Amino acid sequence: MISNSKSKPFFTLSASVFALLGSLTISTIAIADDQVTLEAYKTASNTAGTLTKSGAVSFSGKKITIPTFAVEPGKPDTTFEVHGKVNPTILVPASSQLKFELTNMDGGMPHGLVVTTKAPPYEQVPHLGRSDRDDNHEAGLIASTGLSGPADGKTTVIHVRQTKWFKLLPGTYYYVCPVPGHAHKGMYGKIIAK
Ligand SMILES: [Cu+2]
Repeated sequence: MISNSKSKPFFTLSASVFALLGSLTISTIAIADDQVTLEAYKTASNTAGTLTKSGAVSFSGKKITIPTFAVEPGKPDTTFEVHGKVNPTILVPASSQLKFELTNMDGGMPHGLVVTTKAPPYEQVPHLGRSDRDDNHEAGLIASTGLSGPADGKTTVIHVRQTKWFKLLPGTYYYVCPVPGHAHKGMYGKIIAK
């Protein structure tokens, strides 16, 4: 049910790997348009999509980029923000091409974003599925930004991590932070494809 072509195996985050994170330099994707100014990105995120009466953020079009913050300043800890809303439900047309862009605004804490069929509740180390078999539609994991290192607060240029382009068939999906404990605390939201 999911178009998930030629993805690399998802980096499964275990507790022991998490322990190593402090010593890792998490590289950003080395293409030019991944570096944008913070102000430009804030504008992009806060105006992305259309707010619906129910509080969901609706997107339209054939190719949809969803700019997402991890812990936008002034918002609660351990949350995502899209359109200035905390963990909003995201509405997208089925079969549009989709891509999440994640920037981590949280000082001192890595975050990531995984698109998955796996529904909450999530455990401390969340099981978000695997993508090691492209033909395994039960695997659950659709796309991932990988981990985004903490904001350093010293620069106005930020690094944006992206998923690849992907498509969803009609249904309900979730965007979830894979860092242990975060989804358990509520760092996730719903995606509805129609
Ligand atoms: Cu997180």
